[in-house]
Amino acid sequence: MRGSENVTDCLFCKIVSGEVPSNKVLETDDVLAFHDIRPQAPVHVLVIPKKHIPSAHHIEASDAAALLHIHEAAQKVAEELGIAENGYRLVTNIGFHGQQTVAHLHYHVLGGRQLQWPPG
Ligand code: IU
Repeated sequence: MRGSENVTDCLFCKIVSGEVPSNKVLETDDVLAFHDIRPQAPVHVLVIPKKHIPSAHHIEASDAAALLHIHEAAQKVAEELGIAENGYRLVTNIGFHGQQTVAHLHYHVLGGRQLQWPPG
């Protein structure tokens, strides 16, 4: 599995450090949520751990607390942006076939319209 690029080259690590700007929705000690630059739905927010984890395939037991915080953040984002009531999608892409383009774990929070299933 690819994806363990040097952390210094990681775009989302640069967003975490503030080197690259982002449109933040929420920030805690270990989680950041920001608007996706190419939204695929009326609400499209990315929730990421501040720690560099290449993908969901690389999650370890020691990441358990961060994962809970990611889910708590996703819930808060959905509530604050008004998509919780009608439902939304929380999805993470993994690797090449999964169409993961940024090798830093991120969960897409998508909502605000009727989403389709199955994905392509
Ligand atoms: P993916 O699951 O790895 O494909 O998702 C990466 C997302 O990161 C994708 O939706 C991009 O639009 C988004 N993104 C971003 O928000 N800001 C950026 O500078 C870049 C990508 I590059």
